[in-house]
Formats: sequence, structure tokens, C-alpha cells
Amino acid sequence: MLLTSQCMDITSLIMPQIAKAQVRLLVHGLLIKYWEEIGEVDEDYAPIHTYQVCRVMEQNQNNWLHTNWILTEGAQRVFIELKFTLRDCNSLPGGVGTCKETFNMYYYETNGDEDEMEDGEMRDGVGITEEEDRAMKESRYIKIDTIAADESFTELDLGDRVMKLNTEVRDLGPLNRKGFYLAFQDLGACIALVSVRVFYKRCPFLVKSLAEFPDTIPGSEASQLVEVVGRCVNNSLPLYEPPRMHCSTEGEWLVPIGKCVCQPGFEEINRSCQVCKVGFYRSLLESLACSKCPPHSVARQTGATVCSCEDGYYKIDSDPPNMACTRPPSGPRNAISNVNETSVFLEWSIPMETGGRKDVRYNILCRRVLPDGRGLEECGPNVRFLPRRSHTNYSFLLEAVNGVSELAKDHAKQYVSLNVTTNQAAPSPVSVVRKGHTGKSSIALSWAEPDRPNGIILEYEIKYFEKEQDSSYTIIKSKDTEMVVEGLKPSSVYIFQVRARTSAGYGAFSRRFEFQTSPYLYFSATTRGSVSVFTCVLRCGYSKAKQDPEEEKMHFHNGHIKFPGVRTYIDPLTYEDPNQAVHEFTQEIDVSFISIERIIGAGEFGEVCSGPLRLPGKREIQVAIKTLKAGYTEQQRRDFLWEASIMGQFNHPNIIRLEGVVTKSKPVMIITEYMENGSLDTFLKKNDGQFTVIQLVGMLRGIASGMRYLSDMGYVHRDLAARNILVNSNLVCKVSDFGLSRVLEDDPEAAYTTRGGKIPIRWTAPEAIAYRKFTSASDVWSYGIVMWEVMSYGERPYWEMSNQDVIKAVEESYRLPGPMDCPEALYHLMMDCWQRERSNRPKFDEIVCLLDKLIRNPSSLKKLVNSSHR
Ligand code: ACK
Repeated sequence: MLLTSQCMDITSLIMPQIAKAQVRLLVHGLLIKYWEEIGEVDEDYAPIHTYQVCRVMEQNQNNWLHTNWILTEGAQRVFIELKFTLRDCNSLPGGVGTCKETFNMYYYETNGDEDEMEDGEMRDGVGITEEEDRAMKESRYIKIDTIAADESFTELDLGDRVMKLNTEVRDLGPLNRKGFYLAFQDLGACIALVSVRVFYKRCPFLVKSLAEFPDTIPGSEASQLVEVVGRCVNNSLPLYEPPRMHCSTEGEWLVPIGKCVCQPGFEEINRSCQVCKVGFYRSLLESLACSKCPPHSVARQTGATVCSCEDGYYKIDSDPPNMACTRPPSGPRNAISNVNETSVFLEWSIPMETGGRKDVRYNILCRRVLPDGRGLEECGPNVRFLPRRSHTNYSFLLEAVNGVSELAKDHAKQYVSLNVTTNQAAPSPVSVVRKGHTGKSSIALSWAEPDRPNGIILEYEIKYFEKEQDSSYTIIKSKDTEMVVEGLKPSSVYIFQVRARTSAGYGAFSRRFEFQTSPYLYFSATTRGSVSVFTCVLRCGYSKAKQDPEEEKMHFHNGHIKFPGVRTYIDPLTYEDPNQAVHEFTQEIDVSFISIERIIGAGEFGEVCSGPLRLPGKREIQVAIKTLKAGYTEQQRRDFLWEASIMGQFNHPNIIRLEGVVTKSKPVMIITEYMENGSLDTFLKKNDGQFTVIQLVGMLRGIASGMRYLSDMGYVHRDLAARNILVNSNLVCKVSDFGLSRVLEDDPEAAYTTRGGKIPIRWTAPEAIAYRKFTSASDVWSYGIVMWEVMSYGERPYWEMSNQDVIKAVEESYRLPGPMDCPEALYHLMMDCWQRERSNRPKFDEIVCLLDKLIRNPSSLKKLVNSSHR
């Protein structure tokens, strides 16, 4: 017997399908009881050690071989891999009648090694025979399985030195004691046991998303998941909630939830958190990597969470960490005053140096010049000047400040000072404006000084706009009494007005002068003076008649016309942003309210799991959790959530109910009600012949009612089949698997048609196969097939016929025969659903009505289909 366990490198035992799992070998020796230990050579002449038994000639064999006590090391489920050869009984000379081609495998759990304690003693003490003792020990063993060979060897193989080695693996669990024995019972076969490997799988220590998950022993049941809370690696913190993973019985880590992130001052490098270097910083969540300190700031030590400002530079609390340190602005520039009787308009340009900030503001200190050189007096909060009073002299101090001026106490302030005298007369209006040289896009203007300038004219302001377009005008300034206005449209009439400014302010504008540009191209001189454009866009005079918002909602919904009272399904495809549809039709669930307990299946996008949902203030319910595997594309995420956007629009007892979605954390999940009995096709196969006709019709009635609801909503399912119906513990059937093209993509039954689409041929109406005419009437055809599946307890429609043959047969008016023991009324209904002319098929509400009638009157179901139909 080759004891592969004795010096075997554990890693060499890892089979490819469990590569991620850690396998721990447990068996260390076998004890022989009636078997022979034989040294041999294999086909390559390498020495092997086997345990053999071959008592095919004698009757009533019962030969046991059992292992030493195998410690479980805490594993609740172990795997046993056997390698053996077995003799083909037919090849034995004379065809020995008692020869067997199987053997049995047993186990016996104990907390200690009983072989050591018991051997000999017990028998002597109680006075039982060796035979009785052995029988008693053997009776404690529990059978694991009968092992048969895939390949048995013959005399010829022996001659050719062909080994014909069989490998069988069985799993054993739940185990509850510290250890166990294995035993092999031979009842008269010719066996050579070449190796026995006993191992269990573990989810190995793993660092994922900066969280450490310890080496974990899986649960005892085949589909059980063990939830493990991860520990954030050094210098990291959980983001929102502690990370979780789930250890499967296959030793694989599944469904990671949540993650850790490096704490401020650290960044993620090679799955650990490394301190930020000098000159770098990281504040929480801002970015994943340490960033270089922004301008005018420094980090003199490692692990900085913020950078500090250089001398003379400052930061305020509301400045983001990645913003440069700043300083106060320089003083305002080019300050001028305009006095209009008792009002003073001050104008200035922004400071040369804003200090690196956008929040520059200005302080103005107003002081009155007291007569007779008595100095200055603060104006106070309310400067008021009475008209027609004598001139008053004022002095203004103008200062620019920004967000950090308060912090920069020792920063030298830069003021601009202005002296103003009120109650001075402004210049009189310019009386005449003349047109000079006119070009295609320019007009030269000139004007005379106002009759009463009332002081020194500092500048002129020219305002112009295209005639009848005065919502947008342009102002340019000139120190002279002439200028060329450029940038005009050819052959267009413009209005011009000019006014003068002295230290007392602006005078009134001249009257309007109209001049037209020429249609021809002229070269024009450069405009002198500065140009500023003021645009006033008048609010549109059109105002929509007010509409009742509720009424509007009722009639239009994202472009769909809806009729009050009838709910309609809205195709999420019509949303430009699919996330908007998800947001509108589903409810977001916080992942902390969900526990994942077991895997119930594999979906196209990831595992389908189940577990309790505990929403605050609500009763705990069991839910199914569809997950989207990591590494998905944006398109896959969209397709995945697509189904939720559809399901979320339905509310019916025979349609699978959407509880909500998890999109704010990863993995993305779809949460639906849990259906204890899984999909209808497997459920029926498992319970073949177990239900009354009324129970079956009840299921069909439920499906029809769900489909009636969908067709009323305007939703065409396209993939109605028993595999897409789920059954709960009360045998209530609910329609599931929504999502148009996607459903067909992941339905293994869907086949490509000649037109390129993927269609589940056996369930689909001929017009939908031929020219993709999918309607509620084609759903009715599929419903007829579902009826047939239900009444035949999950039989495959058209059995093993090929898709091509099915299409051909249906085309030639062949229809499925009535299932065994099927009431004739139901078979008639199926046949109606399979009418070639789709308008002749019943509607779902008629189907519901008919099934209700049959249920109310069970005697109508007594008559079964006669054999001629079948
Ligand atoms: O036939 P099943 O047990 O039922 O295996 C499939 C598997 O997940 C992959 O889809 C099962 N399943 C899907 N949704 C649910 C649900 N809401 N409740 C229970 N089982 C479900 C389905």
C-alpha cells in the first residue's frame, strides 16, 4: 500500500479546481484486518505498496480494513480520495458467481483513539469472542458510500501491465468529534487499494482591500458560507464599516464586502500602508496616494496629514488641503472717483497681486476733511449729504483684503487714498456727435467738448449698440474728442451716445446719433481708448401657461404617454442614464442590514446567495442576494442592474418581489424575496408525481395571474419557462428572470437563430422565432409549454429532439402530446396556447378565468387525455 500521505508535499495534492484552497492532509496509516499488504511495482516499474483482497472464490465475504485514528484538526467536512484497481468479474476464469465489483467505505467518529485503549482488554474482560468483538466494532461504523470502479481490469491488462487505476473522491461531514476512523469493507471483490488521501480545505490567510482574513476552516454543510470579519492592516481604518468575506466549503473566499483604507499620513503600496515621505502629505479620502505639498507649504516630517505654510503665507480652515498657502493682496490700482452732486462713485482695478486667492474684497475708510485744517473725522456708518449744501471735502482710504488678511497681522497694508469734493456740478451733455470715415466694420466719430465742462474733462465715454438691439451695448472710453469704433457689422445702423467725466463725475449722455456702416470693405484705423462690453439679456417674454404639476406627471413620464389609472411598464432603456432608472424604480439598501449565509446558485454575473435582511423597524425576512462579481465592466453593471429596474416596477403576488439594491458599496447586489423551493423545473423533477392535480393547477393559475399582470403592464417576458419560475414554501409560483436581451443571453436554453438573435426555441412561438415578433401572445405560447412542463413534472419539451427538428415539427403542425395523467381540459388549453395564428390564442385573463373555473369545479379535471393524443 502506497501511503502517499507519509512523505507527501502537501502542495502537490492541491487539485486545479481547488487551487485557491489550502488542503491539509490527515491520514497517516492504515491497519490491516484480513487484507494483505503487498509490495508491487506500477506500470513504470516504480515500487508501490497496496492493500489487496481477492476472495472471489469463497461465499459470504466480509473483510474489513480500517485506518488509524485520523485527527480532524477542527475540520467539519473532509474529503477522501481513493485510488484503487478492481478486477472485472466477467474476466475471471469460470465466471465466479460470488464475485463483486464494488466495496463499501465507512467511518466512525470518536474523541480519542479507541484502538489503543481497547485492543485485547475489552474482549478478555467481558468474555466475548474475537469474532463477536470485531462484529461489535464494525457495527459502530456508518456507511459513507458504495464505491464502484469506472474501469475494471482483466487478465489481458495484467499481461500488458496496464494499471487501470480508478480515482474516487467522497466528502464527509458534518464531523463533530476530534477524530474518526475510515474502514473499507470487501464483500468478495478483487481489489487493490493503492492510496487513500484524507484532507480538508481551508480558506487560506488572505489580505484583500487592506484587510487581513485569517486562515479559516469552512462550515460543515456543502453550500454553507462562513462570514469572517477582516482586520484592517497596520495604519489602516475600515471605510464606513468593517470589511467582510465569506469562506466556502470549497476553501474559496467569496463575496467581499467593504474595505479598509490607509489612515491619514499613509498611502497604500503593495497591500500595506506606508508613511508619507517628507514634503508629502495625505488627508483622509482625498486621494489614495500621498501628494506633494502644495505651493508655499511644507511637511518637515514623515506621516504628514496636512502641510504647514511657509513664513508669510497662510491658510484658513475652509481652504482644501490641496490648496496652496496664500497671502494678503497688494493695494487696489487706478482708483478714480466720480462725484454726482452728493454721491461719490469710486472705481478701481483689482490689485496687481491677489495673494493667490479668489476671495479678494475691499474695505473703504471714509473720512471727512474738517474745515480750517482741523484734521480728519471718520464718516461713521451712515454718510449722508444734504443736497445744495456747500462743498464738502472727503478723503477715502481704499484697501484690498482676502481670506487670509485677518491672519497676516504683520503684513504691511497697502492703501490708496482719494480726495473728493461733493456738490460740484458735473459736465453738461455733449451736444453734437459727427460721423467721419465709415468702413464696412468701423465708423470714425468726433464731438465737441460740452458747453459747460465745470472742471477738467478726464475722459469721454462712448456708448453704442445696433439699432433696435439695445439689450446689448458696448461702452468704450477715450481721452480725446474723436475715435474710431471698430468691430461693427457691415450695412448696419448703430446708435451712438457720448458723455464727459470730470472729478465731479459723469455728465448726462448726449442725445442718440444714428450712423450706418458701409457695405464695402475699408481699412480702418485702430480704436483708441479702452473697451468694455455690457450685455443685458432680457428675460424671455414667453411664459408657459401654468400647468398642474400632478397632472403633468400623470401624462408624461420621461417621455412616455401614460393614461391615468393604467400603470405601464417603462423600459429602462429609454433612460439616457441607466442609473436614473435604477434610482427611480429601486430602493437602496445599506449592506450592513444584510447577512450572507449560503450560496444557492451561480448567476451569470456572480454568486446567488441567501440570508436574512434586517431593515430597521421591519420584521427580519429571508432574501435571495444576487451579486455582481468584482472586475465587472460598466456595461455589465448596467446589464446587471437592468433586471432590478424592471422588477422594481412590478408589485404582484405572482411576480418575484424586489426588496432593493446595493449600489453604494461593493459588491453591487440585487435583493429579492427568498423562494424556498427554488426554480420550478428542478422542484417538479425532485417531486415527481407528488402533487394532486388541484395543486398543479393552482401553480399554473399563479403563473397565469402573474403573466396577466405583466401583459396588462405592457411587459413582454420573452423567456417564460419553468426554469424561470420560482416556488416558495407555500407552493406559490412567481415569475422571475427579467431583462429582455440579457435574459436570453444567459439562458442556457437560448440558441442563436438564423437571424442572429438568441432564442429559447422550445418555448418560443413560431412568429417570434421567424421574425422576432415577441408579444403577450407569444408569451401565451410559452405559457402553454410551461403548462406542459408542469403537468409532466419537469420533462424536457420535445425531449431530445434538436432545435432544428423542433422548429420543423412545429411548422408542420406537430404539437407536444398530452402528458401522462393530464386532465383533458388542461391539454385543450395548452393546444389553444399553441395556435399558429396568434390572435386565436387565449389572452392571459381568459386563461386565469378558465383555470379558476376548473379549480372551482374539480370534476371537470377528472377526464384525462385519451391515449390517441399521446
Ligand atoms: O433552481 P435554483 O435553486 O433556483 O437555482 C437557481 C439559482 O438561484 C441561480 O439563479 C436560485 N434563485 C434565484 N433567485 C432565487 C430566489 N429569489 N429565491 C430562491 N432561490 C433563488 C435559483
